This record gives sequence, structure tokens and C-alpha cells, in this order.
Amino acid sequence: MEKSTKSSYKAQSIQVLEGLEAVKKRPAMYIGSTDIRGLHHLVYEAVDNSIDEAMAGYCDEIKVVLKQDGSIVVEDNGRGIPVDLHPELKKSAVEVVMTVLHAGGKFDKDSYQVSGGLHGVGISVVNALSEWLVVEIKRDGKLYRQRYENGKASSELETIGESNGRGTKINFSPSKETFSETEFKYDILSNRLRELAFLNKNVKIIIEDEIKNKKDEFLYEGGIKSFVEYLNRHKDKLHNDVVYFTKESKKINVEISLQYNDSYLENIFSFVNNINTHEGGTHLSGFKTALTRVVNDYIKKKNIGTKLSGEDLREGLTAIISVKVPEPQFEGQTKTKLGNSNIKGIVDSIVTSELSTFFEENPKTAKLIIEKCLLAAKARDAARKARELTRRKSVLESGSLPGKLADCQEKDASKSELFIVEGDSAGGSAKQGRSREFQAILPLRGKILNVEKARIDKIFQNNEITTLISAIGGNSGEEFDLDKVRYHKVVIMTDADVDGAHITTLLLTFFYRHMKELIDAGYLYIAMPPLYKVSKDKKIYYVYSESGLNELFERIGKEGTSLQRYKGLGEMNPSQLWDTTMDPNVRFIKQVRIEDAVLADEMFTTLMGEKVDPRREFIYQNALEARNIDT
Ligand code: 0RA
Repeated sequence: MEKSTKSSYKAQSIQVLEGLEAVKKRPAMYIGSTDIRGLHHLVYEAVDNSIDEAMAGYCDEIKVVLKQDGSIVVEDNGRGIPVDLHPELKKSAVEVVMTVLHAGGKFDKDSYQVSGGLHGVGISVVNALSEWLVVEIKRDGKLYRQRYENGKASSELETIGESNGRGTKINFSPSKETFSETEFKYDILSNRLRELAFLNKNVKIIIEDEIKNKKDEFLYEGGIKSFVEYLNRHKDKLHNDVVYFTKESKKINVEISLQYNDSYLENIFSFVNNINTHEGGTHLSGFKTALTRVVNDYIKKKNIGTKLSGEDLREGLTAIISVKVPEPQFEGQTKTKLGNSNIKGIVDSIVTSELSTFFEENPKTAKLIIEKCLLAAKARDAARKARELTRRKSVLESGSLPGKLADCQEKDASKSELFIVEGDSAGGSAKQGRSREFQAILPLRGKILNVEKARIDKIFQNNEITTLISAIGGNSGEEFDLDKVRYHKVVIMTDADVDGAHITTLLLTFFYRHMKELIDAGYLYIAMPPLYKVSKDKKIYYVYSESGLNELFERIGKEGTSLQRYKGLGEMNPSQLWDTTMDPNVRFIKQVRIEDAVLADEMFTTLMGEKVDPRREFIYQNALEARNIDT
């Protein structure tokens, strides 16, 4: 804070005002968006403060309650926000925390080793974007309370009673002026709270919904060891004991847990200060380097096989890498890639010593893992040959594109679109209906291979898949290169029925497992063909949802209309297909986003995997988040 001369105090208070006004003016700058994601971000921001208190060792229980009136409560048993007068601002510390941007832990920096929260914008942002907020603090045997409206104190900080114990309770109601939706979703919140409980062992996190009468308690003494057990719970484990270790070096806390299953998939999730680092970074590369070296040293020492590649070693691996770093630098497209260069060496040396010890002490497990990886290497070799063949047949090598592809004239990838269309007849309509300047069509025939069940060599022998890879142009897997991708919009276009949904899911699974960067870059889309055609008085209306149909009838009146339900793309002629689904000026397309990689993995495992029982329960509960965008 500035010096406390009279004039600087004034300046400060003006700045304070501007601070929260700025949040109200441009909320997306502080919480990412004002849709349902931004709404839930408010809760995460509040919870992060309690988690910080837990990480500092002062709190072991956090409770989130969805209240009857639509507001939300975040309560913890930490030290309680200080209530004493802030000497320079002439306000209580709690009011400063609530009304000054970034003031969260500023005057108590030393007590926090690390701090979570991607934006770390502080609780004042929650306050600014709440119609009302009530904070209650238990400290010094008293119970304090203050109320705010739209970010401004609307009551004094009052002593309203006695208390034993300490803690903070924040109850807020998000502003309807800011958010397009203000209903909190139990499933979204509980998913993140469970993750936080895994990442912060021995912190009990409770979520309760007073409207739907639901409650869950998350408490994991095993921390991320329990996380790996949870992720592998529907998979067949290669060994029973989950490898787990945690160590601190140079103020960096490293916690790692791993277990192999018998699938062909790599499932590594990395976190920095409880934030999922989707794009990886130095902590992840330190882990990968060490894993590869330790296993290969072990193979050599025991003379039990040939040298393995990193990819071979990660087949069937489920792992969590969680590091706590005092001053993380986040980089990358979505600011979820750890940049601090010193972390790589620290993680590498911890993993090297801990994992070598584990292998020495558990030779049976080591043998199981290595045998599996040797098999993986063989399959990968076969796949490589199959892929080589694809490459030779494809544009990557020969400059020729797959015969089925009707390419566009545009060569600038950022202006080009590829429509992946199910079936030859719809493919034909799309070819005739498209704007060939910038739209390419790739018709796929028959069922797409389920990559969740197939071995890697089979995947790359599959015709539809190799065609897809050649057409898109950026290769796949480890060799994927975003810069070589030929279209910045890859649009999946299928019938709006059960079969179409199945094909979409199969394609999404392929992209998620083998071209995840394409999704991360925001290049993957799903077309939204209309569900109905309504005609009245020679006018035609296309309708894209059930609710849209009701709205239309309310607007134009139901009388005298004729209604046609579209079951498939094939029912539309080329110009209709253009008018309704492909013309950028009128169409709806959804951008595919991996809202939560853990959930996405779970979804694909259960939807497309081997085990049937979990599939049944999952299908109805979750859908991949996709967002409507206006193009
Ligand atoms: C600043 C200083 C202290 C605690 C906190 C903030 C604090 C903030 C929040 C927000 C939600 N729960 C919280 N719990 C604590 C330290 C106070 C002391 O030394 O007693």
C-alpha cells in the first residue's frame, strides 16, 4: 500500500472504487467469461481462499452449500479473515479484502507459501459481481458480520454474537446483470471439489444442495494416491500397489502417484498449485524424462529387455503429478503450461531416486510393468510401419491428398474449413452445397473404428482413420504438428439421431486420444443441422432446438403452419444443407472444448471402453461440454 498521507489516501480510495468498477465493466477479464463457466468460477475463487488457508496449515474443513434462494455459501474453519482496522485505508482488514482488487493475502504474504487459483484475482471480484454478499467471521471469541451490495459495504462490520473456534463464511448471490445464467450446478461444483480434495489430502470438503437435497463429503487421506485409484477404478489394473511419493526440495513440493492398467492409453494429469496444467510444462517433462531413464536403466541392469521409448513406457499409465510452486509462471495458449525452468530438474531428480527405489523394492511389479511396455513397443513398431505406409500414401510425403477428399481452393489454413460427413449421400449433398472456395468435404463411410478398444497398430491400419489424418495434414500422436494442420475449422457433421451421435462420439474419441492439440487450439467443431422446417405463408423457418420450436410458434402462431422433422442430412438437398448448416452467416456450430480433462477421460473410458456396467450409469449423466459460437 501507498504512504498514508492525506492525498494518497484519497487517491487510493478513488483507485479502489475504480478497481471494482473495472471488474463490473469487464468481468470476463477477471473470471474468463460471464456464462456458466464464469458463474462457477466465482465459487472456485472463494474456495481457493479457503484452500490457501488449508495449504498454510490452518484449515481442514471447507463446506459449500447451494442455498434454497439460489445463493451459495463457502465456509471454512481457518483463522478467519482479520477484522482489525487497516491503518492506511481506515477500514477493517476484511473490508479491504472484500473491496480492494488483489488485496486477498497481500498484508500477510509470508504466511502463504503458495497460492492456488488460476487468476488469483481474489475474493473482491466475487464481491464485485454479487448482487449481495454477507461475510461472517469467527475470531477472538466473537462472531462478526458485514453485508455488501454490488461490491459496496451496505452495513458496518458488526459484532453479532459470540463464537468458539475460528473461521470464515461467505454467502453470496451472483449478479443477474452480469451472468447469463445464475443457477449453480451441483455436478460441476462437486467434480472440482472432489479434485481439490484429492489434491489436498486430509482436507474435508463438503458439498450440499439444499434444493435438490444432495450431499457429498470428500476426504482423502491418500491424496493423489486415492486420485489414481479413482481414475483406474473402472480399469483392469496391472498391479495392485499404487506407486506414491512426495518430497520437498528448494521450497518446491512434489507429489507423484502412478499405476498401470492394461489399456493402451496414457492418462497423465499434472497440476501446479491445484490448477490442472492441461498443456503440461516443466514439471511434466521432468517426470517423463526421469521415468524413461529409470526404467531403461533398470532393464539394462537386470538385462530383461531392449531399450524402450517414452511413449512405450506410458502406455496404460495413469499418473498424477502435483507440484506446489511459490511463484508459478504460466504460459501457453490457455495459460496452463508451467514455464519455471528450474522445476524440471527438481522433479527429475526426485522421481529418479524415488522410482529406482520402488523398482528395487518391488521387483515383481517392475517385471509386470516392463513386460507390458515391451509388448507396447512391439505393437508400436507395427503401428509405425502402418503409419509409414499412410504417410507415403498421404500428402505428408507425396503431396497427394486422399481421393475421397473434395478439397477447397483456399490454401490459408486459417480461412479453410473441413467438413467430415457421415455417409456418401450426405457427402454428395455437402459437396454440391458447399462454398468450394474455403470448404472441403471428407465423406466417411461406415462405422469409425473405436480407438478406445483397439491396439495402436490396428488404429493406424484403419482406412477411415488414415484418411482423416492425411486430410487434416498435421499427423497425429507425438508427431502431431499444429502448424501443418490444413484447416482451422474441422467440423463434424452427422445426422441428428442416435447413429449420428454415436459416430460423433467415436470421432471425438479419436480426436481426444490422438489429436488433443487440435481440440486445445479450438479447431474442432460440431455442426448443428436443423431439427425442423416450418413453413407458413410461403415463408420457411429452420428450427434448431425443441425450445426454438415453441418460441417460433409463439411468435408466428401455430395456425396454418406445416411442420417437417429432419431425421437426417440426407433429407436436405444441397442448397438446403448450405442454407441451414454450412453457410457461416446463418449456421450454428459448436466448438468442442475439453472443459475438464479428467471428466473427458472418464467419459471416453466409460462410453467407449470395455466395461459395460459403468457405461450404463454414465451415458445419461454427462455430455461433453460444447459451446455455441457465433460465426
Ligand atoms: C488474510 C490473513 C489471514 C487470513 C486470511 C486472510 C484468510 C482469508 C480467507 C478467505 C476465506 N477464508 C479465509 N481465511 C483466512 C491471517 C489471519 C491471522 O493471522 O490470524
